[in-house]
Amino acid sequence: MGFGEDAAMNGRGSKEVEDFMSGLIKRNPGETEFHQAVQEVVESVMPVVLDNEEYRKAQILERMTEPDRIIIFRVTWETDDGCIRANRAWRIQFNGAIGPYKGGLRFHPSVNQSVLKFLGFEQTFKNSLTGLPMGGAKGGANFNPKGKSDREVMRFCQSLMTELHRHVGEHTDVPAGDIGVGPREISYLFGQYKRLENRHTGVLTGKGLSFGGSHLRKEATGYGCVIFCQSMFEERGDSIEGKRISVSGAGNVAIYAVEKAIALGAKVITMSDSTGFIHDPDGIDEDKLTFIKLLKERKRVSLEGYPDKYSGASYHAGKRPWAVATDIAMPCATQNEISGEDARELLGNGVQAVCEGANMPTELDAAHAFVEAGILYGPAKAANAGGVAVSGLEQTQNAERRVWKAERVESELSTIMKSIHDKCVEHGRDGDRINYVTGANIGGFLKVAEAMRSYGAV
Ligand code: NDP
Ligand code: 2IT
Repeated sequence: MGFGEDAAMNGRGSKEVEDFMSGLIKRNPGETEFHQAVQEVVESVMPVVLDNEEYRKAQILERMTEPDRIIIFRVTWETDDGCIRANRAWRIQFNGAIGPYKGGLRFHPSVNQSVLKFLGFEQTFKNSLTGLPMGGAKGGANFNPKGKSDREVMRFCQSLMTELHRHVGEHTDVPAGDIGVGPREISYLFGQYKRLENRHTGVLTGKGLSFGGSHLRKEATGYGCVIFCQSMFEERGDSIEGKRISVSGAGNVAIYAVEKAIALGAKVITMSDSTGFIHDPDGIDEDKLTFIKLLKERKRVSLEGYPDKYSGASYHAGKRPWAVATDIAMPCATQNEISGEDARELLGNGVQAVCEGANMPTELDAAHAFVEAGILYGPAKAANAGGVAVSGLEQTQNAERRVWKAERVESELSTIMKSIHDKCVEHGRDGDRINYVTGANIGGFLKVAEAMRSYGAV
């Protein structure tokens, strides 16, 4: 489907959205993921911009869709058997209006400039929604950590930081993890930064607890996503307790989303990875999740072996979990993992809510279908903001040179997720429904727009 052809675009400002998008596509040829992320935001905020002459005169939207800067560099490293390899890495400092740049690093063979621009753009709105002073950024490399030894990953991380260290800093830009970048990679990156700068400072988040990390950072994105989902149900006098949840992914976000969902009494019936998905109609309980953590966090192998241990379950190679009937879909793997066809299948099976742990997991026509159907649809920039929110709290702890107790971090995470939910309700109310997409986009946009307008021409 081309931009401008969609039914959901027939609202006020649809002509302006179309004109804006055709300019953006011309300026950023071939960057389809970036186009998609911008389209979704511009559809929501165009009416606000049309109502505000100052924003129009200041070209706020045009400036907000242009990164502050993009740093691209080669990362050269050595394999265990002495061969030299080179990868391409980026740091995209997208928008620094409301605070130092903040956002993750992704290591995956699919990483390119379009993917990182969409992620950096989304991050700007997400970080604004948290209420913390953080600008938006993203980075990463087209490096595949799969099948590499720990020492190869270490050499790659050290080489990457040898260039990146001059562009980041606790008051400038603070990276963290994302796909393929977890505690192991953050530790190697931080060790190299310290060696180069001779300063122990909060330049990365997601650090180990022994060297400046925060309690609950590992759990924060998944926990926060489930708290957001619970808030959507509570808003209409319901709860996730007893509901079936289909989760995709089996990485950091998915594992801790499942952990929180179990704690709140929901029944998680699927998880997936890049090889396929598991369906467990009895529900994944705490013991089964411990086994999944062993497979994915320690052994780094596929979920394929799960039904050998739990005979009621099945494994489906090469498939996504969306054809299984469920009450709540929680995509926690990667972008564009729910197509229009998947959305129709989910809706046909009576799905009541979709809550996004991954960034932009839903294709544009699928997102429109969820909004039109009037189900609870929590978009990524609101629903998965818990991770970066606790990263912000890690920065505060580093600046104070203190470590907060886990209970304090968990309570602040819960407060932040509920306040993001309330912002979505405030800006997304549409008759007796709440359009969380509009709410999140406008809620995130206003603070950044106001800061940019205040600075004048910068
Ligand atoms: P991980 O690397 O820990 O896990 C990613 C999971 O998704 C793995 O199970 C992986 O499968 C699967 N996956 C990755 N790429 C694909 C693909 N192309 N097709 C199918 N499956 C895939 O990453 P995270 O859990 O950290 O990130 C997951 C999502 O959440 C991403 O969209 C990320 O941007 C987003 N996010 C992450 C945050 C964080 O704090 N980490 C915060 C907010 C959002 P396999 O195991 O086989 O590799
Ligand atoms: O997409 C995201 O919000 C993240 N990968 C987390 C970013 C962060 O700085 O903690």
